[in-house]
Amino acid sequence: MDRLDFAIKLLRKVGYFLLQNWGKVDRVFTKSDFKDLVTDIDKESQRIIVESIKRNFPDEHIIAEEGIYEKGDRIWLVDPIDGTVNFVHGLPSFSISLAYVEKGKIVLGVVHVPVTEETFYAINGEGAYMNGERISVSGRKNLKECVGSTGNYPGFTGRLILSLDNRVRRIRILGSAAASAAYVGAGKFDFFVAKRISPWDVAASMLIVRESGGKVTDFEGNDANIDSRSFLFSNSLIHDEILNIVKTISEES
Ligand code: 2AM
Ligand code: CA
Repeated sequence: MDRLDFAIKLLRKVGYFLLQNWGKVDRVFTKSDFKDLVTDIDKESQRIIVESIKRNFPDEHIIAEEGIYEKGDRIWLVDPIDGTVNFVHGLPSFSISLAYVEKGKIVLGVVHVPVTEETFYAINGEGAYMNGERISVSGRKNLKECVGSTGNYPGFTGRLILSLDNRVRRIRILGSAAASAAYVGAGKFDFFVAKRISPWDVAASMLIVRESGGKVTDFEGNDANIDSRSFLFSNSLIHDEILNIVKTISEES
C-alpha cells in the first residue's frame, strides 16, 4: 500500500472523528503537570491510528504520545491530537501529526488540521504539498514584514515576545506546534519557535518545512533531527536573525 495515500486517508478519517467531539469533552485528565492534558478522545484517536498502522504495516514500529514507545529501524511517530487544550476548549487550532522515520531519517510527514480541512504532507526529496497543491515558504526577508509564531514555554515565551515585539509585524500563538510549523512550510508564517517539545509534535512538520524550501534548526543552529527538543522553523531567509534573538533569550535564563 502506498504510504502517503494511507497516511492522508487515515488522518482525514480521524479528523472527522475529532470534529464530532471537538469542544464536547467532559472528562479531562492532566499528565506531567496542570498544563499538560489528555482526554479519552486523544486515546481513541491514537487507538484508531495505531490499529491501522499495525494492520497495514505489521513489521513496523510506533512511537505515540499517549504511551507507546517501540524500538526499531522503521518507526511511525504519532501525535493523535496536537493542541489538546484547544480541542477541549472548542478552539480551532488542533491537528493530527504522523511521520514515518527510517533509521532516524524522516521519510514522510503528514499534518492534518480537521477544522480547516488542510492536509499538509511531504515525502523526502519530493516536495511539500497542501491538499494536492505544491507549497513553499515565504520570500520575506525583512523582519518588519514577518508574521511569526511560538509555543508556550513558561519563563521563555514572554521574554521572546517582548524581544520580537518591535521587530516583527505580528506574533501569534496558535497552540498546535505541528500546525504552526506546517504553516511555515505553506508560507503563512515566516517562522515558528518551539522550546522543549517532543518528536511526535514536529517530526512531520520538519520534513514539510524542509521540502518547501525552509530551514529547521535547534537553538544552537544545528540542523534539527528527531532527537532535538527545541526548534526554529523558518523560511530560511530570516533564520539567522531570529536565531540570534532566540539565543540571546536562552542565554539570559
Ligand atoms: P500537545 O497538545 O500534543 O500536548 C501547546 O503549546 C503546544 O505545545 C502543543 O503543540 C502541545 O502539544 C505542545 N506541547 C508539547 N509538550 C507539552 C507540554 N508538556 N505541555 C503542554 N504542551 C506541550
Ligand atoms: Ca498530543
